[in-house]
Amino acid sequence: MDNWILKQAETAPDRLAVDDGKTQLTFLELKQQVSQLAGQLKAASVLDGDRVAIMTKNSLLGYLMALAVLGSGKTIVWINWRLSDDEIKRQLSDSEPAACLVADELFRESFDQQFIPFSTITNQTAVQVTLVPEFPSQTVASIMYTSGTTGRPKGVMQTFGNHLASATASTFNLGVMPGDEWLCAVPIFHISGFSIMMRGLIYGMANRLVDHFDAELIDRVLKHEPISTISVVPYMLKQLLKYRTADNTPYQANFRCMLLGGGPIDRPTLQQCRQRQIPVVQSYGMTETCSQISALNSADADKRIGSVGKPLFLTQLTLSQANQEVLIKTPALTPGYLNRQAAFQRKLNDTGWYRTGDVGHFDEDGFLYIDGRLDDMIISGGENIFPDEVEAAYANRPDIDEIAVVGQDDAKWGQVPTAFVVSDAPLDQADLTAYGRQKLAHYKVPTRFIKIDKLPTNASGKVQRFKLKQLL
Ligand code: S0N
Ligand code: AMP
Ligand code: MG
Ligand code: MG
Repeated sequence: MDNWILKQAETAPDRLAVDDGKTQLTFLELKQQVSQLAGQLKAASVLDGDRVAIMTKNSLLGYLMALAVLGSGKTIVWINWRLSDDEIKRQLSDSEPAACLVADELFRESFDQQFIPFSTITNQTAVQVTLVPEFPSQTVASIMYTSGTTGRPKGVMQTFGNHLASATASTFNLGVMPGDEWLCAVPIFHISGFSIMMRGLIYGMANRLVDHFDAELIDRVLKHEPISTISVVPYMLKQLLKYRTADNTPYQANFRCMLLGGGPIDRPTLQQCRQRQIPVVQSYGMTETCSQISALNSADADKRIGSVGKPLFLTQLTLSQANQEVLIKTPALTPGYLNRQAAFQRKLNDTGWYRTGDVGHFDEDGFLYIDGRLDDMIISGGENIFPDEVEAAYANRPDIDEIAVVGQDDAKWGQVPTAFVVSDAPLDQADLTAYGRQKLAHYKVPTRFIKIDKLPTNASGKVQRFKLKQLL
């Protein structure tokens, strides 16, 4: 395939490509800025290896950096800026990027010379470069880490072909029209956000970037700017609902889709959205499938409240007979985890279907509902938390004999992690919290530590987390 940045600059040079609320760039200007940055990346010797890591909020510069890396023929390793130093180090030692580019505001004192602030790049005198002519479909464009039950991070590889398949399937469902603008407030280091960037390049559609989630600002943008679509996780939807009362300014007429995904949502919230005329399209997807693979058309939403719709074009979806696990085949499926092909093979069943770890059911008309997880993964505000990684962070504390982490329902975040601890000593909640915040992203730190005499185990000695959940 040809380089999508060059293609849009050629076919839609004057069309709006990106707008951060202050600066607007057309596709031609985008190509020029990306080329300039690519020359600066080269001057800074950042393009020597195969990969470049990026740690940024949804800023215009972060967006351009990402495209400069892709345009230079390198793979982006996306770093979640909420992670701890240890967590970041583990991802970088697995992916071995030439450098990790960091937005200046996110730069930490603890960072070594592998981390390069954006300003160091933009201060370089650019050398002359030409962007790569092709985005080959088998080439890995991006890598995003997820944890998994062993606690060891796994880098999900997403090829240009995966991104194209995903963007194509999305638009066969949602459509794309002249003047469409997709608001991107979900992080570009997640596929929820990065897929918006990719759709923009593929459709020739504008991205309206919002640096980080700010409900009041986004409400204002939806009321006053010609946004057609926004992607949100349940937490964001609930925050936005607070500003959307029946009697106030409606969203702009172009607005047709609030694409909801990333975690389960309660029915009352969906019902409120219907009442307040928010056109929610509930979807289901994951990092491994390059975003949504199933979505509920807004025309069906009234009757199928709570459903994630039908599988999108190109996606086959079935349920395992044994345990109702959602199984998938799609050209948007990752070719695997970086350096961990065996771990990926284990997620394919004997007939080649990808096992999602989610449990679901279809109604009589073929609409899919997601009912839960087979493992103990916790989703807080759209961020995944694997109990094993939280437990491992506390393993070396002398005052903790045993620890088990489970998800507790939470009105704001969906779920939050809670720890059960076996200990002879009294538990110092503040100290345990501070300790966790050194080692883990803050959202992974248990909000409560509950003392327990003994952890429930099965015959083989494995902790039965479901029994602990019943104690909450
Ligand atoms: C929900 C977000 C925005 C919350 O962040 P916010 O409000 O900016 O918080 P801060 O001001 O930074 O911090 C305030 C305190 O809150 C803590 N905190 C932050 N985030 C969380 C969290 N998730 N859980 C618990 N606590 C949190 C901070 O730590 C801080 O406290 P202190 O000061 O003590 O540190 C933010 O979390 C966010 O952006 N979440 C969304 C992440 C996301 O996008 N997830 C989706 C991942 N899945 C996928 O991408 C696949 C599905 C998909 O592709 C998709 C998803 C949605 C829509 C469309 C699609 C699609 O298919 O296209
Ligand atoms: P991630 O790869 O981090 O984006 O996480 C993907 C996971 O989020 C899926 O495997 C599901 O467990 C969960 N998820 C995504 N969308 C939904 C949804 N609409 N309802 C319930 N769970 C969801
Ligand atoms: Mg905030
Ligand atoms: Mg994840």
